[in-house]
Amino acid sequence: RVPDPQIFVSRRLPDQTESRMSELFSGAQLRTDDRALERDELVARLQDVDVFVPTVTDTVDADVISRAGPRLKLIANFGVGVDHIDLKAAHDRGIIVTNTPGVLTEDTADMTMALILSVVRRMREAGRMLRSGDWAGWAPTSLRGRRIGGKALGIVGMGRIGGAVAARANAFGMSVHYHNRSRMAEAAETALRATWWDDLDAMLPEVDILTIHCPLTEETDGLIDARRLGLMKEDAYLVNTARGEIVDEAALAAALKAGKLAGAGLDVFSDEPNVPEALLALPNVTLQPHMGSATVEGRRAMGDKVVTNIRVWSDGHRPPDQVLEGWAP
Ligand code: 8YV
Repeated sequence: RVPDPQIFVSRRLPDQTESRMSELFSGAQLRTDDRALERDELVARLQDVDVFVPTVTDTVDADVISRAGPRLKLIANFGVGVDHIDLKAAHDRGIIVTNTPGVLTEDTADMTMALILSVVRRMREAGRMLRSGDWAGWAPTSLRGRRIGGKALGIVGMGRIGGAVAARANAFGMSVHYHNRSRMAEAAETALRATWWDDLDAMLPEVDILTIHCPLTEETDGLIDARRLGLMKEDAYLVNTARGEIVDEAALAAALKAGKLAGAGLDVFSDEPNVPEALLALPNVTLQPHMGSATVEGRRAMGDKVVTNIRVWSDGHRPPDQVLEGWAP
């Protein structure tokens, strides 16, 4: 048991979460500004704490973990993806890592559908035309996108979020294909009318829209590279709400520019908040600033999960959302 843990929270969290933390834990150290901390600043703040609450903007690699103070025993991440945390380095030091699964599934799936609709129906291009004063009025041939219904959706990573996207795709009349390390249980696959592809390369030429929902790991870093983009249909679209590094952004921009792909919808980038110029310059790309889970409800529920994980751990029990190595969302 750690009755009154010292807790460092690296970013401003929703008001309700911060209030609950301060009520429950007198040792909660909350930020007053919301600037992402540099490595050395972070290490300095981790010298005398039991618990660290990072977000995706903190690099919690082996160096940071080895330089943290000896008291650090729990990293309670605000977010489901833990690719910014070196799990092995944490575990080797006996530090438990937790995350916030389940509560941002629906919001991220909604954002995925929004990106699909936006890019396939050319909403960004059209909105821009209207605002620039170039809209000359309705015309039978103008701004035709593609019909969503009847298209084949390819899902890379069929976890919670992939499944929620599949359910939405069913409602839109799309067929669902997925590539995952393991096949879903037959009942779940039947319910989602989903087809499993053991071989990603074999699935790619078959889909009209590809959407990414796997975690960023050594195996998935650069998974959608120039070669795999080249396997896709020329009139296909790519959507990414997972992690930028999974897609080779330069290869994607080149494929879009060369007309080897019809469009892309991206919510995540490999070097956030920097977005490659080559992508910014393209008309057939919808870009969003990493906001898949950005709802009032979702962020509040993520905060609740962080608080629960800390509370259960400080009471001497195993926290409900402990992340083990080999984790998948
Ligand atoms: C969060 C996310 O905004 O949970 C994740 O993995 O990418 C987003 O929902 C972010 O991670 C907060 O740390």
